[in-house]
Amino acid sequence: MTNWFIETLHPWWNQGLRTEKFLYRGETEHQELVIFENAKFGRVLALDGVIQTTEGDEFIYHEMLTHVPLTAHGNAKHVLIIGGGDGGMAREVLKHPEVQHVTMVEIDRTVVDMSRVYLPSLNDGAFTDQRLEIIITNGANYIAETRHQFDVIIIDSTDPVGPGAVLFSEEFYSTCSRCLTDNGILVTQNGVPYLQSSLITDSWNRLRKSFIDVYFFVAPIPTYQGGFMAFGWACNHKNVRNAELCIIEDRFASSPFKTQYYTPSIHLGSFALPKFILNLLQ
Ligand code: AG3
Repeated sequence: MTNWFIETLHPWWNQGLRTEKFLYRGETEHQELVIFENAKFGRVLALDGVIQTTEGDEFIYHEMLTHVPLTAHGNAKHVLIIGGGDGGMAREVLKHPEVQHVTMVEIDRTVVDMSRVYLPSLNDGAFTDQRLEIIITNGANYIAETRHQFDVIIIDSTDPVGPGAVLFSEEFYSTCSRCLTDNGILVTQNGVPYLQSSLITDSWNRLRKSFIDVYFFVAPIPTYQGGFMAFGWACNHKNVRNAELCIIEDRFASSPFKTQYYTPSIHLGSFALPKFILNLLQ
């Protein structure tokens, strides 16, 4: 018998992935965690019925939420990841030799532990890198209390339902703004605009209360169905986003790593927003 994992994130459109076998199924302290195998996407991690990452297409999401802000910044030494329990974000950040310290604040210890066991290619050694500090706590509380300042803050969240909802609030964004260094950049997982249009409008308005420059960039990630996913960009300097192609190319050319999705042209091109997304910025 064929088994299907049916994702039920949207009221009018489900997505089914064939399940070859289940590796883990359980209730953590915070949510329901499922890890299964699919013949096309490899191992898949879902939280509360929503696909978070797959071995097959995770590179697009993780490269875009790391190399865009880190290359734009040019010298990020201290990076904060909120969420990111599977380790994919930490892996990409740590490829940058200028990064001295990464703080990863994940609410759910079980996500980290089970990803370590069943999704080793996601962290790919990052979990044993001396520069990584993993803190298990609520990200919103952490940022409200920390005295540290970061050059880049990456919000690797779920959708705004359940424990991840506060990571989309006005108050959370304003505390992030306070924890950024002068040229610091905040980037966020901002949903799939075609299906989650109010998320763009809400984040646009909430981020603009605390940041001088707010915009979005996009990439298509197959298992986040519905077309482009949007990522939020927030910074207190206008010119950081508008770096010239030759500068981004120079920085990337001197990076010691290879990518599968990110290129300097993709970096700049990802800020070219289709009109239906621009129409949501109001
Ligand atoms: N978290 C983002 C999952 C978003 C799913 N949303 C959607 N399909 N609209 C990914 C965590 C990976 N580190």
